[in-house]
Amino acid sequence: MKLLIAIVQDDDASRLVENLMAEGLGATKLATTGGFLRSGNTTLLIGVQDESMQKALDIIEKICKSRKQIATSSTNMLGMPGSFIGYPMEVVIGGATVFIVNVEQFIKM
Ligand code: 2BA
Repeated sequence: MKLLIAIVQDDDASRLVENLMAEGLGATKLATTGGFLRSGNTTLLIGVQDESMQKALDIIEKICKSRKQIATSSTNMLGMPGSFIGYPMEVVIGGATVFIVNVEQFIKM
């Protein structure tokens, strides 16, 4: 069994859960925050049998679209504390960042 930890954009999360459920795959949705943009994203925990892993990855790939977003970065123009200046930069946020973890045991009580 595998645990897929999929970090996706909020806009794709509900449709992704619906599609996973429709294929009989279980998922838990967590509200998370990206470390770089410091804005909300969604992390899904998806436990799958090994033979269903590719099906889950295909659904994630089909639903999750990469998008461009303008982020504000800051640089220290004068090299002194307190002299940071914000400037806009474009970042491409991936469709999904997926970690695939081997599950040692799966127990429901
Ligand atoms: P964030 O950390 O908010 O990053 C959002 C997007 O900003 C990233 O998209 C990437 O395009 C850009 N970015 C991140 N760090 C950057 C940097 N130091 N300089 C310039 N641009 C940078 P993705 O790579 O698709 O990541 C989307 C989200 O997936 C991330 O949101 C984070 O929540 C998660 N993630 C990505 N890599 C991860 C990792 N190695 N471990 C844990 N979470 C990760």
